[in-house]
Amino acid sequence: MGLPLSADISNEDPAVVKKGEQLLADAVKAVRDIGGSKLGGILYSAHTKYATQPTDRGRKNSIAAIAGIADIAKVVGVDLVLEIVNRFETNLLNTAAQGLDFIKATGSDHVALHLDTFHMNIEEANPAAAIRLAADKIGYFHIGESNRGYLGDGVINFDLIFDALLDIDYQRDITFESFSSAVVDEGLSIACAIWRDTWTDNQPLAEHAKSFIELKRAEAARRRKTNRKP
Ligand SMILES: [Mn+2]
Repeated sequence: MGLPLSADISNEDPAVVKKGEQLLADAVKAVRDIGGSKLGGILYSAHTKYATQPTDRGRKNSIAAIAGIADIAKVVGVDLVLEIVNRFETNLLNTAAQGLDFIKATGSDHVALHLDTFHMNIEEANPAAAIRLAADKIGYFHIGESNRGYLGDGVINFDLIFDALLDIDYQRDITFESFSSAVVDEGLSIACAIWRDTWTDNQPLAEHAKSFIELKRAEAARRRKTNRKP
């Protein structure tokens, strides 16, 4: 999920923040009602390319709102995971370190990070180091290629990613994320700047991703046993 600008909890206007809080509270309850276990995405700001710098007041508004939503989520048994995304999709949290600072400021033990290799490839100096830094604060994980298409068709070094996930003993979900305007919702495709499709048939794409992830996990485990660098 990503917030619209009209309900952006990182806005300076309390009326806009209030709309966002209502939207997030409704979303948490909707997740519970469909039997889901977590709400993730750009929950702390709008999902958009901002034309302005984040402000201190806006950041504080977002922190307070997320702290309140976390209380609701805890009561209804839904995890809250904040997706760290690149500069073109939010102005507030672009790195895992920023995300950790934000979580600390909420004072809540019910907010975790949602990391994504596509975004880390753009923003982190060292994506594997970011994973190790966030460690048990990672509540959800997106595997995506640098062009958001087939895994292995881009520049991301997944060996280093899977070594880091193994090092922190990551046991939660790993979800493959890819985009094609032929399949994915038009609004989301535009927000993610999907202007050309690297695939149109999702079945072989998903099968390939599952095999790729299983292979890379197995290779990382074997490397660890033999103490070999990728
Ligand atoms: Mn993602």
